[in-house]
Amino acid sequence: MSDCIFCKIANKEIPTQAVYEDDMVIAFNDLEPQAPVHVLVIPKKHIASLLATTAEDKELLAHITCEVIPMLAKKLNIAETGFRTVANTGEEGGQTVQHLHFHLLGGRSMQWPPG
Ligand code: DGP
Repeated sequence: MSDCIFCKIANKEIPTQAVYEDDMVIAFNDLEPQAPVHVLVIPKKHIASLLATTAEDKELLAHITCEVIPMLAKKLNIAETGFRTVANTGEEGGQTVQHLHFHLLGGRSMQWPPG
C-alpha cells in the first residue's frame, strides 16, 4: 500500500532502527512510547487489521505471537516481570494506523481495565 506508513517502514522507504527483522516481520520502537519498553511488531505484508486476516495468514500470526513476541520479551528483559501485548482494532478499539501491528509493552506495572 503506497500511502501506508508501516508499509514504508517495512520497505525501508522510511529509515527505522529495527529491534528485530526477518522475512515476515519487522519490529521497531513506537514513536510515542507508553512504557519503558514499547515495541511494535508488524507483518511486512500489508494487512489492515486483525479483522482483515485470513486462513492464509495463520503461519504469519503464529510466528508473531508464538515466536517473535516471546523472543523479543526475553531479549528486552521484560519476560520475567511480565508484559502486555495489544492489537488495537478499529476506531473504538483505538487503532490509528491501518496496518496490523502488535504493541509489546513492558518495564512498568500495567493497569486493568485499560483506558
Ligand atoms: P494504534 O493506535 O494501535 O494504531 O498504534 C499506532 C502506534 O504507531 C502509535 O503508538 C504510534 C505509532 N506510530 C505511528 N506512526 C509511527 C511512525 O512513523 N514510526 C513509529 N516508530 N511509530 C509510529
